[in-house]
Amino acid sequence: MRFSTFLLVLSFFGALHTTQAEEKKTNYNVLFIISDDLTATALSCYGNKVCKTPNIDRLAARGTRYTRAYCQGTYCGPSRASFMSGYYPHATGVLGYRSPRPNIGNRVTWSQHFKNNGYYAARVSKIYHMGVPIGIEQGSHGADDEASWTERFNSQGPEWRAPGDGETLQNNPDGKKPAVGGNTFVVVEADGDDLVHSDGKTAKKAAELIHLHKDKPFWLGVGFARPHVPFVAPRSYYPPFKPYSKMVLPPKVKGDWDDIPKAGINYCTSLNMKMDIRRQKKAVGGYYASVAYMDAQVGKVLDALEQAGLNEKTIVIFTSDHGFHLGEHDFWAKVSLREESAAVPMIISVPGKKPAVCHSLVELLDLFPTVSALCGLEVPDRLQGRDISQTLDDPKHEVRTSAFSVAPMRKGFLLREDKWAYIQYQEDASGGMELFDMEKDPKQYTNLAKDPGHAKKVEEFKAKLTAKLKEVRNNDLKALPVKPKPKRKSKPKG
Ligand SMILES: [Ca+2]
Repeated sequence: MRFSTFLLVLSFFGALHTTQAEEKKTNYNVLFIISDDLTATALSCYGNKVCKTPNIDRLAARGTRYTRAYCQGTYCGPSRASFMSGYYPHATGVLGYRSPRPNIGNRVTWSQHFKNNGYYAARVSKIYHMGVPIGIEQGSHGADDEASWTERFNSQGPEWRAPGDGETLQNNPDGKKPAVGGNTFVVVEADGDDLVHSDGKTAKKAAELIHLHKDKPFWLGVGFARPHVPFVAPRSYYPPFKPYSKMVLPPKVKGDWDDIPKAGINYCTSLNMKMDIRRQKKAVGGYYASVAYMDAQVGKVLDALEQAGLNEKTIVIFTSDHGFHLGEHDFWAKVSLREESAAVPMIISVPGKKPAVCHSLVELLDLFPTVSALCGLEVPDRLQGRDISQTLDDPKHEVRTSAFSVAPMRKGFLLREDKWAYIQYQEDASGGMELFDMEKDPKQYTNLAKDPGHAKKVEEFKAKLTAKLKEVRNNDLKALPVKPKPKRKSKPKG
């Protein structure tokens, strides 16, 4: 070989090497960790002083923590179907507990998009809707979408049947009921270790999969069931929250419900759950113990990633499907469109990006396009979320002026803007309205919707909401029948 030819060959391989290196740079793994029914207010990185979450905090310390991230549906079914399919609930019509597949035809879901681009795509436990506790007790797939995965794994657990000290807090004023199943406030201080329960098994399986697939790109969804009810955790997680009497409840404001429409009073309240102060405090303590247990499992997954040497090759996301009330306004659980229920914790960690806190309004729906863009994959035009990847370089960057969330069970809609939170019940507002000034009244005690001084603002929001729904329904799914009515007046299942 002549020397010049040698150089040519050398430069050719050099170029090839660069291309491969560039490819590798964008070919990140995706580790998507989602907790169930987790309110941001329970995490120490979001300011909670009682419930310590050192593992989620350490992810926040190296990633971007979003302070104003919102779910698109305030309970499992619509929220999960939305961020996995890339459409708002009123675009697909998935307002209940179903897989989005019949409504999206052959369009790819978030993980399926990665699967079709050569990724190993797997889920461990709950990513789409899965009934908790029943689906976890059975180890069943729930409202899953098989096409989204290369492989899928469920993590069976005893839930409320776990041996230990259990108490039913809800609708049990005389204390005669033992720990019961269903979507009920139950606290179980459980015997045994982390692996007795579903989330311990989920972390173990996730760690195995990370090691097994460390040499090829993966999209791994890790879904934890806690702190969804029942609040079940090993005994070792309870001491910081005992005696339960030391838990501090949110302030009880006299006449708090007087200025809101009936639909605005959440389906779970201290009153209709028959929970006295002792039970309310124990509910908070039990929830926190479940959060602490879930946080420890997050730690195991993050450790596995680090041990596999994948920290620099992996985008890690931590979030929840929606928030949860812990006694604010004497509300409990989800469905409500108030901040504690509609906002979610959201942390995105991308190799090479500086840690940051971002106050821009973002939606769970933004994850699919954003992570696709970050991994160098095509971002399908039809997706209704926005690519927020620029916020990872500039946390002041804003991609939207409002976040949109719905509570179909209440025919409720939320438009959250920088300064305002506007909530409306029924599309024609016949179920009433709420307007909160989030600067002067961040805890949402004063509904301004009927205040004459805010009449213009309310009219503006009504028009904005009509326009938003029109925009949401104007999509490539084409005239799909919207099925807003849950078959029965059921309580949320997950
Ligand atoms: Ca949930």
